[in-house]
Amino acid sequence: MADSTGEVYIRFNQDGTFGIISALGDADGDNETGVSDIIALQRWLHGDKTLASNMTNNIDLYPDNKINIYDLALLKRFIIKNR
Ligand SMILES: [Ca+2]
Ligand SMILES: [Ca+2]
Repeated sequence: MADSTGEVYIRFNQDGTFGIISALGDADGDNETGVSDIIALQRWLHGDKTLASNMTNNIDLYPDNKINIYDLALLKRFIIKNR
């Protein structure tokens, strides 16, 4: 569901590609960023869960087009700072 402002952000990658970010850090697709996204990303990194393809832009916080432990670490820091 889109948020009321409908704002999106565009992230430009080092390799020249770009991605649409609907909610920075949103891993589970509810357009909000919170602890549930840390859990969703951890589960995905353990192979327990699939992520919606459009979520990878949201959670590629260390922008290298890969989702890994670095993105999880930044997501945790991002959520703790914004609480
Ligand atoms: Ca979320
Ligand atoms: Ca990354």
